[in-house]
Amino acid sequence: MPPVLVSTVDGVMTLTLNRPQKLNAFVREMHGLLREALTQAESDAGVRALLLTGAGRGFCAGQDLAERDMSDPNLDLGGALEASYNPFIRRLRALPKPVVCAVNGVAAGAGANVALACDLVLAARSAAFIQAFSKIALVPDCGGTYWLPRLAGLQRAMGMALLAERVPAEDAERWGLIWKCVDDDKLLGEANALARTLAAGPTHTYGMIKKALYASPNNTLKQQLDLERDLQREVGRHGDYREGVAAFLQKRKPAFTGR
Ligand code: LHQ
Repeated sequence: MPPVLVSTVDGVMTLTLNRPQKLNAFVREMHGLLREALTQAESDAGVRALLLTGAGRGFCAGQDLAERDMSDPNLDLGGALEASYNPFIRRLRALPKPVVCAVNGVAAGAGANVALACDLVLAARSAAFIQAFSKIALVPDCGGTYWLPRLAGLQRAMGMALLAERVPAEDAERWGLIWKCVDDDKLLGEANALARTLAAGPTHTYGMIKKALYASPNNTLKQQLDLERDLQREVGRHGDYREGVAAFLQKRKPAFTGR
């Protein structure tokens, strides 16, 4: 079985991290498969939303710690980030389609921060987020130092990063790290339903919403108002806006095409 499973149904491309015996810890082959899948998601108009989850009892335990040759005098973890993790994070954030993450179990290290890179994160009640890095004397990566303070505030970010403790899904929801915590047996059903709802929505506009919200923390109000003006101008000329208004006036469900 490949270490990442990819399937597309009803406009939703599901990526399942699939090394359950190692809690889906990342190995090189997985990065290659994720790259290919994202390339397809970017170019294929039939893919209108992405769903990322893990097989088995874990979501992802981060980098596979057995993969690196620790005796290599030229060991360059920064190089590893730049070659695989960082482009993946950037592409997830820039993808003009919604990305839902279903955190089915523990999400540790890079696994936690890949989850937090997704647009909407659902987690099973039994799942937990662990900024495991400092336990092995590393700093949080994959965007952790960017989103933790922005999502949860500096103090909680600092606590998570320094102490590397388990943050249960319910706390993660309360802290604003994730969208929702759901009962374990409901997770996949809810995540699928959410992804399908988004896939049937105005995907072009969703891309613009991502752009606006992800730019927001670094913008002034003036810059953000200008950005909203420009994006609204663009979506106002799009077929989905016409369809949305027509459907409202005709009291029917809109049929968005993203074109
Ligand atoms: C694993 C792993 C793992 C290998 C569980 N590797 N086998 C680093 C370097 C380079 C560039 C990019 O960035 C990074 C960032 C990182 O991601 S560094 C952080 C890496 N991750 C961790 O430090 C987490 C390590 N894992 C754990 O602390 C625990 O496994 C957690 C708390 C996640 C889960 O604990 P348990 O539920 O008790 O499960 P377990 O420890 O028994 O794990 C199950 C199996 O999975 C076990 O294998 P085995 O053959 O003995 O049954 C573990 O060895 C294996 N595993 N994480 N990262």
